[in-house]
Amino acid sequence: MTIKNIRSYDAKLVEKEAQSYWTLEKTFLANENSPNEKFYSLCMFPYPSGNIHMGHVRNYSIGDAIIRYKKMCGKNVFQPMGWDAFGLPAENAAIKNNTHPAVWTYQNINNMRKQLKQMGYGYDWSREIATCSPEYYKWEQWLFLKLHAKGLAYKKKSVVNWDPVDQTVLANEQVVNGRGWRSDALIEKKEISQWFLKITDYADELLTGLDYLDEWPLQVKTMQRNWIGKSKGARICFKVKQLQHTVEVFTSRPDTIFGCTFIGLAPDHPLSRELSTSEEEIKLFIDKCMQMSTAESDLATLEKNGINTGLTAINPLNGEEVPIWIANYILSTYGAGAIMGVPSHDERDSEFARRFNLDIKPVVIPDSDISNTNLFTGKGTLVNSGEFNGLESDDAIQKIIQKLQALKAGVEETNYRLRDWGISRQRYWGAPIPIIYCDDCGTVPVPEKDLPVVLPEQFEFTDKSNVLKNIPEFYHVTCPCCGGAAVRETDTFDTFVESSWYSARFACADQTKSMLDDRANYWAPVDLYIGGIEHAILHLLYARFIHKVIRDEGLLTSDEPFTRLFTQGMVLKDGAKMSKSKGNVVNPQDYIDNYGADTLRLFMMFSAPPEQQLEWSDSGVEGAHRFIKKLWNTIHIHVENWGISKAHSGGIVSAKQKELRRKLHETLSKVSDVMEHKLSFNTAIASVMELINTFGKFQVDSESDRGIAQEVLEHVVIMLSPIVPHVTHVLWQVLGHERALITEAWPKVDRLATVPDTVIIAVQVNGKLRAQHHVDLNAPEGLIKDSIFNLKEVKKYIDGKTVKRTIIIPNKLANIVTD
Ligand code: ANZ
Ligand code: ZN
Repeated sequence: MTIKNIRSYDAKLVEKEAQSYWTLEKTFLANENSPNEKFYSLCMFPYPSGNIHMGHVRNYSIGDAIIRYKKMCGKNVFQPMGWDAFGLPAENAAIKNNTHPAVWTYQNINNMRKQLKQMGYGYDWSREIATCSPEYYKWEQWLFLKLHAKGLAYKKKSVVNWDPVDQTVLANEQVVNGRGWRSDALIEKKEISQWFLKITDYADELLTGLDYLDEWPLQVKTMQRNWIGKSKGARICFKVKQLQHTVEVFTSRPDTIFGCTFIGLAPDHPLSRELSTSEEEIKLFIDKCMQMSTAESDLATLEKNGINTGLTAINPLNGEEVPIWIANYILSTYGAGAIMGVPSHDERDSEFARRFNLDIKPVVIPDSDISNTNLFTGKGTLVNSGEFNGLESDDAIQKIIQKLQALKAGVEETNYRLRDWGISRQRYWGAPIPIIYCDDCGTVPVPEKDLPVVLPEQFEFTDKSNVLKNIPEFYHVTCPCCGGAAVRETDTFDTFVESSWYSARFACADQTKSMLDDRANYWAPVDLYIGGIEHAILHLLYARFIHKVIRDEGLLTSDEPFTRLFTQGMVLKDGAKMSKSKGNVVNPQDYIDNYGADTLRLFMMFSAPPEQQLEWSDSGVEGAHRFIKKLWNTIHIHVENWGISKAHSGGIVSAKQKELRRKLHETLSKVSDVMEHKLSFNTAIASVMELINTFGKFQVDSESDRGIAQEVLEHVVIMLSPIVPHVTHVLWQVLGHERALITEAWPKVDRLATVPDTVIIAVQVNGKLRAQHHVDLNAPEGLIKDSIFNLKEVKKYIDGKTVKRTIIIPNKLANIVTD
């Protein structure tokens, strides 16, 4: 007995059968030699934390639905899967469970792979990647050496956010309200030497490239634009009256220079530091500032504080003398690390000036009358600005820069908010940075032939801070230059480095001779990338940057890694994000075991539009399960009653048949559109459900009715197959097919079936017949009116008259009554 003959729906048996078919037939193995157009679909790969969670299920169910649809449309599809396997949680878990990060990680990978297979996702498992494997990170180290040779990877001392609990450096975004995002510890400032990648060299390309990403959400592009933060303006020199110094400031609003009433220095500006050596009060102030977090988001909301240096600066355009302050809201790392304070037109300066009673002098007035002239931050017309009075801001900016240039007191300058990417992490569980330090030769890159620098895994893992220094076999080496004693870099790469190039590596995961090969160029760029909005900035920006870097190494020909981006919404429980600490986690495994993968997939796809949040609901899961059982029964009953019929494939149909076929093909048209463009799977499923309801009312009375019924059921099975691939795989056999469903072509809409019937109505004006007119059967009144008023036979009689009313007798007659 085969599964298809088992009368009651048994998810376990059905899913096993379908999955073994796909595995046996190698259905989802990628192939570069297909004549068909390629389609590379990628979901953001998971961190192997132990078990798949509902967010994964949602993300991967969307991706899988699309590749199955595309495959049936004849596309040559590729959908890989792998593991973002390095990172801090493995170390924390290892300490907690008294194991080793590597052991913990590989166990989790094995478990999660099993779970993903149970979900029936169509991955090419032959190209699986784990970023913690030396075969993978070898090429990351290789790329780093290339960048190092080009000066795009460099080491510098910098002030960092130091998390004293996790003992690591955090990026600004990982500091939330002055605390570590994972540890919740108060973040300290610390100066250490770290490796950086020069993403700023690509700032302009990263910015202009966004203009061509038509299939990315606008919101994500805006976030990236703001993050890159291109700002045009000028660098202006102010002479310090009491010293030989000048202070340079950067401003995006040179047109407000006559409104400058103070100069502000960053606490760690060289002049501030110089003054602090002789003035105790200034030193205390600077020390206090340095203890605060460097997160820029915090600076914006920070309570303004400052200290007067007692020095004065001279405005190069009007010779005015203004006080020089040190202020806590000025970043040393942006622009010139100093500002010209314009309290009349800049919000932060205004707050500062009000606190310290500094002058406020308006120099730009709004063009449209806005009564509140207190703080006007827009552009307008210049006043109180000498020879520039009356100019519009934009014009004034040009003229003022010209004047400053002529005086040798300023130049045009563009700044970016984007900073170089700090990639050093003082952690064990990461890819080693391939650098050696020799007392004689200095910083020496590991020779290419010695790659990979393998992360040691055979030792007892206990310490919480970086342990690599304590592993002599790793740490102590001979210098590749002089052969003397030397030591290795013990920092490891930020895990964002691994995830910045994995999409290309999937194409050639087994390549041992190079980072990438021709297969990467065949598959890149990813046609559809699906993942969470939380990666809108960093991951996507780094991936775009590294793609361009690899392109410039000659290994990729495309400019961007991801053609279309889709961001799915979160899965919530009782309105909140699922999390261990809240104790509201729903475990997918329970639902796979109790209901099967198809039920879980259907629930996920049906319960909300995919880009919106989805509220977990057990009754929703039950509903999805009932629907699958109903589908199973409907098809079995059809076959039991009527045997296997040949599906209707054209020819004359009766009125009732026509009505059902119209519904069918309208549904198919809608579902195809969803799969191709909108991705609003919930609406597609809803319309298939409606179709099944309509079908339920269809009475099979004849041979030809059977054919129509068969046609409808076959289409229902196909349309649902991307979403519930297992049960439809078996039901396709129940409907009498030898070929596997996934190998069938996605059906075409029968356009003739969707054309509505038409009728001829008589069109009268004041009771006299004036025209015969074709309209759709049961057309709505509004549509009929619109079309009859435009008939030239009618126009003749109503032009210049007032239409008092129009009487419509459906499908028969329209009478226009005029005065
Ligand atoms: C005078 C001025 C007048 C400014 C005005 C703005 C409005 P964006 O657009 O983000 O580039 N600024 C410059 N360097 C700074 C630093 N290191 N730390 C903090 N603030 C700094 O911002 C440029 C503006 O931010 C600059 O233009 C400067 O204030 C401030 F009506 O100069 B402006
Ligand atoms: Zn040496």
